[in-house]
Amino acid sequence: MAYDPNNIFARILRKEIPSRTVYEDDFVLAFHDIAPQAPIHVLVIPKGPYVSIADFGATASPEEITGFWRAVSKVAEDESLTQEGFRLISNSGPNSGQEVPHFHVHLFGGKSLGPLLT
Ligand code: DGP
Repeated sequence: MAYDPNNIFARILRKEIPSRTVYEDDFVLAFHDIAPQAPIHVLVIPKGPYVSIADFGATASPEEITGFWRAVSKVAEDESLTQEGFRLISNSGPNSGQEVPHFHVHLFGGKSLGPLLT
């Protein structure tokens, strides 16, 4: 699937659409999900044009991959989630129900999350 430069997260990266930023650096933007499914529900997205985690893992540079996962850990730490715990989910492709075709990780926390849903 080709990357759509006008997907909603690309527009958030370009600041064409506002978002509640949690963290930003050279590699990522992290912001609150518009429809939170947990007390803390943050989306972490790379700044590069990757459709999904499959695309990101296969084609991003080592620096981008390292920068991305370090930022995910930093957001979890900054949101005080590392003691109580948190969950990461990344939908990839049609069977997952991925809605926005720009790679993103959902970070959930702030309550006991229960068993993982399939
Ligand atoms: P997914 O199904 O994994 O592609 O999840 C996409 C998420 O993006 C979903 O939880 C809702 C969120 N979302 C969609 N549009 C916007 C938006 O304009 N702003 C923010 N902050 N989140 C959005």
